[in-house]
Amino acid sequence: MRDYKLVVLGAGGVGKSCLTVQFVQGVYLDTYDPTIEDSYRKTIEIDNKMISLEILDTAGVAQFTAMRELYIKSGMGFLLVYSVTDRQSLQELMDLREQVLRIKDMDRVPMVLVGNKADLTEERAISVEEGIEVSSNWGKVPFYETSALLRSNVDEVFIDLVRQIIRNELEAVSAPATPKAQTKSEAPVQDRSAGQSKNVPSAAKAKQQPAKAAATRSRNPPSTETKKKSKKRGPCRIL
Ligand SMILES: Nc1nc2c(ncn2[C@@H]2O[C@H](COP(=O)(O)OP(=O)(O)OP(=O)(O)O)[C@@H](O)[C@H]2O)c(=O)[nH]1
Ligand SMILES: [Mg+2]
Repeated sequence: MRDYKLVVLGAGGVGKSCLTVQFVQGVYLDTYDPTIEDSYRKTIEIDNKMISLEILDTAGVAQFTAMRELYIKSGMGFLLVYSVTDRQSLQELMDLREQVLRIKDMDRVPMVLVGNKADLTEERAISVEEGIEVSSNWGKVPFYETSALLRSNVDEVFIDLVRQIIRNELEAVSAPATPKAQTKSEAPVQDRSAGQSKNVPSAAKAKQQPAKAAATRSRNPPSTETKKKSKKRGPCRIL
C-alpha cells in the first residue's frame, strides 16, 4: 500500500498539532508545545479503499521552517490552517499557498483551507464569510471551520484532502496533466462552525462514503481507532 503524504501548514499556534493529533489519536492537546516537525502515520478506509497516510505536522514558528521547501516538494496534499481568532494567521496563509503552488509548479494542488478554533466565539476575529471569500479567491478550495477542541470537522478536512488527491490521480491517468495546466479539482466548499448554519454557493458534489481509520504516530504506538458513519452531504453547506 502506497503512502499518501499530507502536509499541515500554517502560522505558529493556530492548532496544526492539535488537529493532527485529534485526527490520528483522538485526543486533544491542551498545552502549547511549538512543533519542530512531527510525522504521523494512519491507515484509513475511504470510499472502500484502504489508504495509508503519512501526515507531516510542520513548524509554524519561523525559526523552525527551514525544511519547508523539501516537505512541500514531497507532499501530495496540504492543509492550510489559520486560527479564526488570529487575523495575521490568515494573512500568512497567502504566502504559504503561493509557496506551495510555486514549488509544485502547478496551478492547482490538493488543498483544504481550515479555519481552526471555531469554538472560541468570543475571540473570533475572522468571520465565516471571510473564509468563504478566501476559498473563492483561491479557486473554490474546499473550506471548513474546525475545532480541534470539540473534534468538529477534524476527520472531514483530512478526508476531503485525501479525496482530492485520489481524484487528481484518476484525472492524471485519464488525461495526463502538464504542470500549470491542471483544470478541474472542484470539491464542495463546506464549512461548519459552532452555532452557525447557513448555505453558500456550491462547487462540485463529492460522493461521501463511510471512512474508518486506525492510527499510529511515528514516535508513539497506535492509541486510538476511529470509525465514521456515512454522512450525506449536499453540494455545499455550512453545518
Ligand atoms: N480553543 C481552542 N484551542 C485550540 C484549538 N486548537 C488548538 N488550540 C490551542 O492552541 C494552542 C496551539 O495549538 P498547537 O496545535 O500546538 O498549534 P500549532 O499550530 O501546532 O503551533 P506550532 O507547532 O508552533 O506551529 C494550544 O494551546 C492548543 O490547546 C481549538 O480548536 N480550540
Ligand atoms: Mg505544532
